[in-house]
Amino acid sequence: MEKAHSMEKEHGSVPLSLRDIKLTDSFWKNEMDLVRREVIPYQWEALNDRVEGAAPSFCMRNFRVAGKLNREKKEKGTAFEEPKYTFRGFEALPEDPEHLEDQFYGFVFQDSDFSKWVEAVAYSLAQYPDPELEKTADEAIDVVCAAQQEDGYLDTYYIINGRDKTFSNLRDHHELYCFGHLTEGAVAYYEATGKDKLLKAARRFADYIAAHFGEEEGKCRGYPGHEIAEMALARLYRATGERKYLELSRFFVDERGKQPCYFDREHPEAVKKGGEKELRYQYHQAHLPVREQKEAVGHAVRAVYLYSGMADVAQLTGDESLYRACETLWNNIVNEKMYITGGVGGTHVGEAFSYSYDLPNDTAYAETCASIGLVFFARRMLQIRPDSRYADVMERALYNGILSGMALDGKSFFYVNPLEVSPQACHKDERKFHVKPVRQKWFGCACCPPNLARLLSSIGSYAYTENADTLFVHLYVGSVLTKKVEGQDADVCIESGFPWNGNVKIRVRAKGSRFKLALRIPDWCGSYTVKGAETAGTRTMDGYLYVEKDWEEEELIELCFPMEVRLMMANDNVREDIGRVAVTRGPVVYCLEEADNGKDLHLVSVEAASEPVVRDETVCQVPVKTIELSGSRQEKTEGQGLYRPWSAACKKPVRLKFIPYYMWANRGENEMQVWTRAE
Ligand code: FUB
Ligand code: ZN
Repeated sequence: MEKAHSMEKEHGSVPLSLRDIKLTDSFWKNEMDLVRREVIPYQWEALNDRVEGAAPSFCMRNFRVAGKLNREKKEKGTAFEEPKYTFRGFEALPEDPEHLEDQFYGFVFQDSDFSKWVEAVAYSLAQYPDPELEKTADEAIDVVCAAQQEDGYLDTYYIINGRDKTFSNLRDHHELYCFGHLTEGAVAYYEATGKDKLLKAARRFADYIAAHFGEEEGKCRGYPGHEIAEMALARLYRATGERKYLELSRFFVDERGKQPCYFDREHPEAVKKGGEKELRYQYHQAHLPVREQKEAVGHAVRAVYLYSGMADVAQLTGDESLYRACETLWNNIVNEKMYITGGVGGTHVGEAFSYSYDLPNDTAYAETCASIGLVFFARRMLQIRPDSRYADVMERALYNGILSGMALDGKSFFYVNPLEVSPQACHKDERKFHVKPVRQKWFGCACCPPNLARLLSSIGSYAYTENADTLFVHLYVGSVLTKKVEGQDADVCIESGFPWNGNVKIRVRAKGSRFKLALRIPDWCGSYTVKGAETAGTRTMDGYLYVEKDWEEEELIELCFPMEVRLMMANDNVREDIGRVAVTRGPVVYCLEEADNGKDLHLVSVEAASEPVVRDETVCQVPVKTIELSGSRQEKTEGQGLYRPWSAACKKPVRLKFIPYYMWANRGENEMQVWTRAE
């Protein structure tokens, strides 16, 4: 284990262990508490199909069937009582519930729901021990492990439907995706609890996969249709020091995109010519070898998971050309394909990246998982090279396009995160059916809520990374950190007013030790002040202020990043946003909602030069800073036809109230827009 870490530190930094971070931040602690109190227990019910009116998951049930648990127990009369599957309208609902037994139900990747759940549980347990929850997780792990086959294989879809088809459809059938999530969950659970049952299961599955795939003679040269195994294998290598996992990750990364395309071998019926072929490969980022890819394309979650895996391999092997490929793809995303909210995926067709600057607001896909994947990618890029550009994007996605994925009470979720909504369009216009005007309790394809849970409950590992001589503060998240410096404990206590004010206090108790604090200077503040670092060596590099000194008994560094209201414009190539502004303050993007500003938001304009008024208010009992700006509302002319000769519009002055984007749709179904016409 040590070996993997020390090698990695030569090439950058690593996240702090969650066990060394005590989160005190009022903002993020609240989100984590919501995950712990609401999302994790709710999700457990969902995994067991016990949520009234919600699409069944079939997840734990599939594991029980695969492990033949019920069959054995039935003989002893102690069978688990299966819920009554009465929900209609779910594509995988069995025709005849009588024949539920011994069949697989749900999406092919349903196993991953458990893995994401257990990963979130692990992060939560690392910070908030909870024996009851740990017992539930241990029992769930027993069920999952009972399904593992003699040879290490562990994917319920093929265990139930026939092992002869194992790895026969890598393109569509998510076995390696489920393996990836299983491994992420297993490592997290081991790191949090020290229990290795699931980790051993993941390793056995990894060994099975490693024996099957690779460039050696006789092995299969396939790779995942939905990426994640790449970063999971890197994590397994980090946890175990077993080199073959890193080798397998590198193989999956490098094999993708080679011609002839592996997926064509699997699916000869799909082999066609021309652009269609190109598009088919792009969906899976398999159109070119990854080092030659210059543009982020295809399914957005798959893409950012791949890039995260590439960054892992680049860091762990010191591979410069792979890092440069990551940088090119990163720049393409953030300069041409990312919403101001940190959302990615401009089109619902293929849940994909669209062409450059195509960022429609009302048909956006911007899947919560895709922004989460962007954060994974950003953190890995930061680990290789601490450049605040990556952390700025991480912060943007976290406070906006990711948080919007969950209701303020933690009880409902968005899959798609649009930047403009007219509810009637969502109900009547097929092109917008993917856009929901209110959050949903659950989804048959439940990828986003558990992904949110695992990210939010591990926020500390995105805020801080370290190497031998530096502690990097990428996000200002109030926490108490314990860092070992030359064998001695050093405490770093961070108090932060983010996202509502930019005041940060950092107390360092590390007498007698020397290390650097690298403090990110956010891109949204023009200037900042720092106090308390007078006796230190300071310098700024790549958007970080480095403070280096022999630390005294207790020292205080105070930073102030002024949070001005800023009206932002999009690049001129973004057709949808021309003549419009988005209101921002610090890391938070704001929006207009009908609840505060009335219907027909398309008729309002904001006066760009008006003096903003920032107010402390509550939205659904949650404290928040709202912003008021002057503007105007075009008056509707009664009795007008569909078209009329031009005349100057009648406008009346209005005060416009903006709330943080992530809070929208918490007061029922109503209109919302981020980009507002400016005058
Ligand atoms: O395919 C698994 C997950 O389902 C993807 O990551 C999401 O985009 C959704 O399609
Ligand atoms: Zn998702």
